[in-house]
Amino acid sequence: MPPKKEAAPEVKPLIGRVGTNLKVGIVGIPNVGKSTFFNVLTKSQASAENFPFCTIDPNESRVPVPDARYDYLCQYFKPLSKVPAFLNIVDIAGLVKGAHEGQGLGNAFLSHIRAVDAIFHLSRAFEDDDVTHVEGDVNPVRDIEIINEELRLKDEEYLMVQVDKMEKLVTRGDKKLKPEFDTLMKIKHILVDEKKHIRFGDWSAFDIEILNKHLFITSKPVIYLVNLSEKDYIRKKNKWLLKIKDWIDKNDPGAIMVPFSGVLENKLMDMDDESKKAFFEENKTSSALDKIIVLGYKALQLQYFFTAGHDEVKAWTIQKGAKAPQAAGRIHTDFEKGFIMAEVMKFDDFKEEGSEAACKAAGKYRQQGRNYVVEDGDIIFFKFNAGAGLGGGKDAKKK
Ligand SMILES: Nc1nc2c(ncn2[C@@H]2O[C@H](COP(=O)(O)OP(=O)(O)O)[C@@H](O)[C@H]2O)c(=O)[nH]1
Ligand SMILES: [Mg+2]
Repeated sequence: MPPKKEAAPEVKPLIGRVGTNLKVGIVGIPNVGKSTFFNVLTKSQASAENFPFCTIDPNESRVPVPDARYDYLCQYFKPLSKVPAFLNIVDIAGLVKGAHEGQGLGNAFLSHIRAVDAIFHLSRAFEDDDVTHVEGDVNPVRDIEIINEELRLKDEEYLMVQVDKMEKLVTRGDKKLKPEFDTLMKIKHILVDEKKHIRFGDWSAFDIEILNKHLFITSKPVIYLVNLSEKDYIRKKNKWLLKIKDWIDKNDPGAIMVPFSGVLENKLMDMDDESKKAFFEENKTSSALDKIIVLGYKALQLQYFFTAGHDEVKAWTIQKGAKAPQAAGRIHTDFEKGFIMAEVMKFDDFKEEGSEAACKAAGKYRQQGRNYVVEDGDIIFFKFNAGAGLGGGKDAKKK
């Protein structure tokens, strides 16, 4: 008997904006290393290489998503143009206690958080007397709680305005609004009565529709980043790590914690590949950036497919669950309108067989129709009717 397949872990739907141009914001109290981390990401070799458009504005940049499959395809095709997938990252100014009431320009910064789709919650576990700590001493668990409470209070304030508005309409007898009002009351129960973040609620499809209208801060997925000294990062020891992990398990179960060292990443940035390699071997360590970028991208529930040929290797970002015509539409709206079929190779098959021809011979080059749900890492050639909507036209193929 074949082994039983393990049930896939339940993935909560992403609440918020729908789209492929989503962003992760770096959030935390002041002086924990947010901007340093942002600068390292922006200037990391991959970004600096040949993507001059990486910096969108001083606080926002696009960082290539590292992927061994993409690297392999570039090696294989040696294309004229290479375009990886990108993660958009926003550096947000630090929040202090009372931010929701406007402390330290808090309200403006909170609105910046509202405009991102996931959060890197960065806390400081490094000691350095030269770097002022706004709360007096190093205590990342306390700092995380301060931030989370500010975010919750901001959502509460916003929610109560909505509740008041709608309550008036509903009591006046607007029956149509009752279901939406019920959802707001459900949100209030989680956020105000239970003092929890919205992402912990159990939301129906209708609730999510309502939640998506509002862009609450605490409905966004969170990844906890812990900034360590270089020494602690290399030896993988710091007295706070276990405490933070315990706090997360208790208060934000399922959330991911990633230790890194801003100082070390900064230092690595100035080394060439040789010295980096030597440093990693000597210290039995590695950079945490790749992992953080990939996790950020995954938190947004995005994925990509590839188009690959000698002209171009490119990763196209799509939402999980996108079907073939929608994926084609990422390349050009005409591809979606005139969609005929997607010719699909799985990356692993391509690598194993060694070429497109070998994949074809092995029956691993498949023609898929408009109901095909694109999978992460698919290599796709779209066939479409170039004259769709214009009368006539012939088949065209996008490699
Ligand atoms: N010792 C140490 N200092 C750091 C680290 N990261 C940032 N800093 C310093 O802390 C100060 C504040 O850093 P910054 O990135 O601007 O913090 P932000 O306010 O969170 O954006 C600066 O003087 C940095 O040089 C780190 O990992 N270790
Ligand atoms: Mg900063």
